[in-house]
Amino acid sequence: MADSSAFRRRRDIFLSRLGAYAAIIPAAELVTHHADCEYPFRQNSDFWYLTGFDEPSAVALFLPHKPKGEQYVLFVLPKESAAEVWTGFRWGTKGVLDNFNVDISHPLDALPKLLPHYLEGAEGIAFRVGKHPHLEPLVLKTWSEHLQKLPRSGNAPLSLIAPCPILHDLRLRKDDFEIDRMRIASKISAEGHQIVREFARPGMNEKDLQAQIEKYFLEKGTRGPAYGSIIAAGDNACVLHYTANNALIRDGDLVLIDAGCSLEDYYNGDITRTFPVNGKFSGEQKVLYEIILRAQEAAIRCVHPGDNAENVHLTALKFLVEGLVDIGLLIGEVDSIIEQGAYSHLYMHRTGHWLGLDVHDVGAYRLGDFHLKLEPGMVLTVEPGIYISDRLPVPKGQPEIDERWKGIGIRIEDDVLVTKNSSEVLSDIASKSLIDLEN
Ligand SMILES: [Mn+2]
Repeated sequence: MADSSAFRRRRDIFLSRLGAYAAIIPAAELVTHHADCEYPFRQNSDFWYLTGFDEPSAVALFLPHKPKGEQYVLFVLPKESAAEVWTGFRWGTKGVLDNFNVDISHPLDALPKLLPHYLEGAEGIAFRVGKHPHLEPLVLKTWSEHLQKLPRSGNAPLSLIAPCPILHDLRLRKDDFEIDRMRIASKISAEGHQIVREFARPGMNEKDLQAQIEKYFLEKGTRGPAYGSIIAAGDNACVLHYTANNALIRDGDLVLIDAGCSLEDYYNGDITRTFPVNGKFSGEQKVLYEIILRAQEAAIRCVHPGDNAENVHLTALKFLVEGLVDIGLLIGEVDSIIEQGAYSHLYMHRTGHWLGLDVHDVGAYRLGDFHLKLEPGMVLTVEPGIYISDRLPVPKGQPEIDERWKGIGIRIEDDVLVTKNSSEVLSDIASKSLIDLEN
């Protein structure tokens, strides 16, 4: 589970990049599901990245302006047997001191009294406004009081910055420890896809397949699905974020499954496969599948150091549009179709996103006018698709769609690591070739 040296290394880098800014990084809060039931706890990924501490409501301070041994302070819920009987074990102030390499720990309710002291001497404050409604008033009040005293004290934090550029820049580039974890998350996710495809039969319900793949994730000791699994038969696959997962799977349907697991330490897989439930593609299904597979393979070939995610997207898009022109679902020059967005009733999303502690992981895609260059250690998904239905109007100048194509939705998604010279598909255990999907 949590490798304390990995977390320590991150904290050291974070502290050095903060300069003389004091950072306030809050844990996630429990969220109400309904009445007095709560959702399972999900730690905030920034907080987790720095602390490896998996309890709600805690607050971490990173204080590079203080002497060594006082730079990492954690405020936590205190040990309290009455509360622990209901909600489970807490580490408490002594527990975190002994087990999480913190310099100083305090009970959470001491924060209002102690925050002024810890911010003293900092050049500024690194805190994300607008995201932590419980904590924000205290941070702003403390800051304001420091400014009030400035004429007499001679120093106070003068500015507020968002810590995200520093943190998200770090999280975007995975080190060897993280790459190992990403490999495992993708592998278990991919194995789940293999198992559920072999299990699937016409006449089953989408829920049956959801149960099967999520059962596998849990059996492997993960937290379960990293996001709401999408199990979409036939036309349901044209709903991009379909999560009802409660329809009959008919003979002749394609089944689109977009699912991945989340490891104990929150590293995620995110894989999509689409396959014929009866083991045989129809003519139309096969033609579309081949277009998407070619587009995906071409896009994956673009993943290497020095290229960028925009180019990965544009490559997939070019192959998709070319294929759709070839079969008459689009009309015109490929470049002008792309320029006009005249394909967007058939392909309406981007081709991928960063992947890590968040499924749609943090990190910039562009810096002003420049697309961020891919570097070794970055992980992204490559996930082109085509979705044919009546839900969106056909753009002007494009042909009406023949009925035989309607109700087909296909996406193929892999998790791809940028390596020193090229890339590695972390999810390649999950079959996607026509031969492997037909039987
Ligand atoms: Mn994805």
